[in-house]
Amino acid sequence: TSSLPVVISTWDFGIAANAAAWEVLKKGGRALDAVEAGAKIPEADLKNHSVGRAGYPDRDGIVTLDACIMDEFGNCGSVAAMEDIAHPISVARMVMEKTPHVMLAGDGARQFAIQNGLHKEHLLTPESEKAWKEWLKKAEYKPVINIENQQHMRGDKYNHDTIGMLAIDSKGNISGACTTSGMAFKMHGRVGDSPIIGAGLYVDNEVGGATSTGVGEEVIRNVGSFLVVELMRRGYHPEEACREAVNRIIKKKPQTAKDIQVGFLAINKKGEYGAYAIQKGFSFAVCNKEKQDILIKGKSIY
Ligand code: SD4
Repeated sequence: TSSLPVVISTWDFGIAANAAAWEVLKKGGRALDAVEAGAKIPEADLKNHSVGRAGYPDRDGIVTLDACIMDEFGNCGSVAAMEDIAHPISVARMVMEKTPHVMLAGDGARQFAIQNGLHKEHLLTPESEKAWKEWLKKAEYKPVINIENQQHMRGDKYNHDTIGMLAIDSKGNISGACTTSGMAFKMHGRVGDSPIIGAGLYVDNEVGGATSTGVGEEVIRNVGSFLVVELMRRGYHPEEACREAVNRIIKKKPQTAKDIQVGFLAINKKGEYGAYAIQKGFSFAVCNKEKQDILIKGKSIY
């Protein structure tokens, strides 16, 4: 259990994201503001090739971003396959707060972002372009489905994934955010779990919140984050709930699951948290009053 407020995030880069979220939480700010501020850190990080600005492109060389956000009232907003805008999490929040809709996709999302004052930017960095051209030499689509996981397992420079963040503020309210450039070298137009409420992220202020990282197709198929929250509602500890959701993925597609990574991260209303992944190598960051840079190794099935 963690004292409140608290913020938790996926992967090692969650530490820096949590630090930005903590600036909001420590002043008694709202969890929603905290997760937006936090998610913007990896989105802006040029060394991070799986979230925001420097994200790897799709197989056509186009960077398309996915993100969603959800607050303590069950309000939510999302953008999918959006181009040219570096902070999809902020656009997702604007969809939530300024439109009657939950989700905007593609060009409509970009137009909406520009109308609301965000700048159009070229998101493909020279490093990302180089990696894409390298990939083009073989341009094998099939193995690419697992590319982040395989590279993650090797622990090389591609060791970055989606950021999912969950925060509880000093009033006890929960919000979450999830943002990514998706699987590297995906098909153009491919949308993963990260912008899909219930798949990449879910928050129920009575129960807790959950988020996911890894191969989004398997998370969507199992409505992963919603499942984790529902299991917590039935009394599962966050770690048990994440483990059960991972097991469902394995049970449904055992052959697929053995070669891919999916990880879930969850927190309940009391501030108890936990995570579980299919494969080794998943990590998450925790930040509260006592300590701002805790990094925990996620448990895994394999
Ligand atoms: C997706 N879940 O688009 C994201 C990407 C990710 O490790 O987390 N990759 O499927």
